[in-house]
Amino acid sequence: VGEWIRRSSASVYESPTQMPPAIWQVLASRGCRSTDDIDKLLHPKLKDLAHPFSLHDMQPAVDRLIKAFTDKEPILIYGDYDLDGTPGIALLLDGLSRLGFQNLYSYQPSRLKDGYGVHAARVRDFADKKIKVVLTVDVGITDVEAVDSLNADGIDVIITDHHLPKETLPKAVAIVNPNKGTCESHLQHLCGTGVAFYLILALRMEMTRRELITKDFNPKVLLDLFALATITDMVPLVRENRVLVKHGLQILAQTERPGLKRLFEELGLYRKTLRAQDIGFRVAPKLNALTRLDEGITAFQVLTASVDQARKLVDEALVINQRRSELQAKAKKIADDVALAQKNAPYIFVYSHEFHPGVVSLIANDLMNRYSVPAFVGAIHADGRMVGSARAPSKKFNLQSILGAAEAGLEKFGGHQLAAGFESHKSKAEMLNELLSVHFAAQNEAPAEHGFDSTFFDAEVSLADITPELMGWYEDLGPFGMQFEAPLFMASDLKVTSLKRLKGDYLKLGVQDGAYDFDALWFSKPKEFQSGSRIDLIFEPQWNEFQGRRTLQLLVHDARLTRRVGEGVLNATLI
Ligand SMILES: [Mn+2]
Repeated sequence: VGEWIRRSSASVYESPTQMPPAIWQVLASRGCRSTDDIDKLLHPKLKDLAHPFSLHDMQPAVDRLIKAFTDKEPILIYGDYDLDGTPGIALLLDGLSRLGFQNLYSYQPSRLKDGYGVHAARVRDFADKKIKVVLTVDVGITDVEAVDSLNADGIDVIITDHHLPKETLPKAVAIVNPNKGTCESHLQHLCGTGVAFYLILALRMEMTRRELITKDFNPKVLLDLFALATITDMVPLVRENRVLVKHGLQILAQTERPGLKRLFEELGLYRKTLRAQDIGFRVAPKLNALTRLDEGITAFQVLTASVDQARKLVDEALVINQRRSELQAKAKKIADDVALAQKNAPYIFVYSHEFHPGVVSLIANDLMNRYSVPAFVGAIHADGRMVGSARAPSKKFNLQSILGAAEAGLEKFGGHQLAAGFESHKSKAEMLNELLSVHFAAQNEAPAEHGFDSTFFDAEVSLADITPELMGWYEDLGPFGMQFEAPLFMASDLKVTSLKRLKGDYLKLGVQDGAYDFDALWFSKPKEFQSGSRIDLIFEPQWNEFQGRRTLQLLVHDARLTRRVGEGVLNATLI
C-alpha cells in the first residue's frame, strides 16, 4: 500500500494575487512564487518562445531549402507513420506551400509492410520526380546507411527528428534534432512535429530577411497539427510545448482542415473548449486505428483531405475504428481468461492466433493498467511468427533489461523502459515464458524500491471548495499531460452515502462532507468500502455532462479508509 504525499508544503508561501486557496496550493506546488510566474503559467505567450535558430544546424537546413526554393528543386518529405510523423508531414507540406514552395512530394512507410525508418528504396520509387532533397520528420537520426545511399544518388538529406542518435550520425546536409547531443537549444521536449514547426519558423524568418516571400502567413495556423502531435506523442507538456499546445488547442477546436474538422464534428468536439485529454482519449485512437489496421485509409489522408473527400474518408475511418474496437474487444476477452489464471503472477504473458498484430499494444496496456504488473502480449501469424508488445506499469521495471534477460526466447526486441516491442516464434513461446518467470522470480527477492507506489496530490480541500468558480480556475491551469499532470486534490473524512458497482468493475460512490454531496467515480479495483464508511479521497474534479445538465463530480485516483488517532482524524500532512 503506497503512501499519500503532498507535492510541496505550498502554504508557506502567500498567494500574490486573489484566487481560491486550493488553486494557489496547486500553483505553488508547481513552482509558482510571484505574479509573473502565475501569469506565465496561466497565460503563456508566444513571444516567450525559444528562438528557432537556437536549434543546432538550423542555418544549413534553411539555406539548403532556400536553394531548393529558388532553383525549383523537387523535395520529398519523408515522415514516420505514427501520429507524430503524420501531422509532421502535413505541417511541412502546409508550411512550405504557404511560403511559396512548389514540387513537394511526401512519403511515409507502412507500419506493417516497410517498418520504421528511412528506406532508400522507397525514395527511389519517386525517381521520375527527380527528387533533389529529402526532408525527414520524426525519423532519420539512426538511418546512416539510407542517407549514404541517397547521397550516392545525388540526393541531399535534411534530417529533422527528436529521437536519440546511435554512435554515428548520418551524413546529412543538416541534422536538426534537439536530442542529438550537440544541440544547446533546450528544446529537447519537442516532438518530431515540434521540430518541423521550428524549421518552418526559421525558414520564414530567413526568407523574410532575404525578401523571398510574396504572401506572408501567420505560423499559428499550423498549431493545430503541433498540438495533435505533441499530445499524442506523449512528450512532456512543459515550456514551449505547454505554450504552443495551449494556443494549439484553440486553433484545433476550429480547424479549417476539412478532414480534421469533419472528424471533430462527428465526435462532438468541433468549436468546443478542448482539453488535452479530449485529443489523447477521443481523437488519437480514431486516427491510430488507421495505422494499426492498415486497411487502405491513412491518418495522413484524413489530415490533408479536401472538402470533397472529407466526409467519405472520415466515415470510412470511423468504420475502421469500429473494426479496431471489435478486434480489441475480442482479444481482450481471450487475454482476460489467461490473465485471470495468472492472477497472482508478477507478470502476464498472453499470446494467440486470434490477436490482430495491430491491437497487441492496446491489450498489453490494458492488462498492465488493470493488474499493475508488466504485460507481454503476442499475436501469432499463420507462419508461426509472433509479433508482440510489452508494457510496464512503473519505473520499478525496465523492459529493456527484462527482454534482454529473456533474449534466448526472442528473435528481436526494442523500445523503451516502459513500452517495448518484440518478435519471437510460436515454437519459442514456452521458453520465453520460462525465461520471464525465472527473471521475475529473481527480481522478487530484491527489496522493492521506496516511493514508486506513492500517490502524490497538490492540495488539501474540503468538498465545500469544489465549486464552478474553482473549476474555471482549474481548467485554466491546463493543458495537462506528461510532466504536467492534472492537479490532484485530497479530501479527508468523507462519509460514504451510497455505493454502486458499474460495468467493468468500476465504482460510483456518493460522498458527503457536511452539507456537500458529490458523486465520485473510481475506475480501479474497488476496495471494500460500505455505506457509512469514512474515507479519504485523492481526486480530480471534473464536469459531468448528462442530458444537457452539467454537474461537478470527482474522478477518484486513490481512496482509503480514514485513519483515526483517538477521537481526532489524523491530519494528512502529518502522515
Ligand atoms: Mn515522435
